[in-house]
Amino acid sequence: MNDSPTHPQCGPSAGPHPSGPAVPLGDRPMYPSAEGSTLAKGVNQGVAPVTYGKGDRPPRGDYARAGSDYTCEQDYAQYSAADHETYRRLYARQLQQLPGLACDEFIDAVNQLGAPDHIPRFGEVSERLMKATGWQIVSVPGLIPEEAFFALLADKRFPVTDWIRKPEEFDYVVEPDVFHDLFGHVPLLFNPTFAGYMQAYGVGGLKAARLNACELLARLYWYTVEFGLISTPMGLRAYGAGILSSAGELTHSVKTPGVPRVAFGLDRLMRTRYRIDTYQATYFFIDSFQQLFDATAPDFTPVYGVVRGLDEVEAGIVLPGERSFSV
Ligand code: HBI
Ligand code: FE
Repeated sequence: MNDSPTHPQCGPSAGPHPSGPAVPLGDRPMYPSAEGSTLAKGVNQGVAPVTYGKGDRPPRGDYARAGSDYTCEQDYAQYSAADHETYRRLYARQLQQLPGLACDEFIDAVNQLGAPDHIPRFGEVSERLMKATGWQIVSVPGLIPEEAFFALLADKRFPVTDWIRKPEEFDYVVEPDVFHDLFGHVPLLFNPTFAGYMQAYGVGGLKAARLNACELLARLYWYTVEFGLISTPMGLRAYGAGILSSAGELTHSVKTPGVPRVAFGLDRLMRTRYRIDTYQATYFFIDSFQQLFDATAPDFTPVYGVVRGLDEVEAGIVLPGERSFSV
């Protein structure tokens, strides 16, 4: 399986959101696409965005309660005691793993999510986040089309799915639930440099949609925001949300010997396919969040041109002469 989207342009090229060891999911991604759906241009009309993948089931979530930009109120009443318990158990399992594996910026900010024993009210998290970086989190019913997603990031609003996985999905859930989005993505939005990168990514995404380059840009997101590693004086540490919210991949990505860990390069990431049915076969590491932010400063149009002129690189490969990190 790989990330070749079945929709040519702003078709998704990412597979299911990782919250643990992925399980094979058929050969097509699960991201919704504004392309080829009744929801062209990512404007919510109250029905789940078209997704595709095995069974073509729509993404979970009640899209009827979302507005035209796909945001909705956090339905706090939906959470049962079992839901809060699931959140508490997921949070506790990840928190005890963080030292020595997660980057300091994440560890320093994770307590901003609030009490670890129940799902927080998004408004309370947003109050703290707004003071730190001017961002806020907004509730969405689930995955949303890419253009709607990019527009929210460009507006410093991070979409957080408000449903939580069922207890039987404790180790793996196909789509991002509130734990993946909150625990995985939100702490680093308290870091001004990383938050700046996320907003630049959203702005770039809106441009990419017009350049048929969403697939290339989705790879950048996948190998940084979801599965990125960062080099520190103590060695590599994880900053990617897909790693930080995953019980097994957090240790694997930082400690397993022999796994390719290649130095960040914008065109290299955009050339690199990824698999959706296992832990990542290649990780990319940055030297700093400033490097990531600076990489998104230029207009990507020429980068897309260069990337399209080069062969794609299968995940798991280290090219001759590349700087890689061995653990
Ligand atoms: N929707 N709610 C939500 N959350 C995401 O992380 C998300 C999405 N839609 C599209 C998407 N991510 C990916 O296509 C990114 O690569 C842009
Ligand atoms: Fe995610």
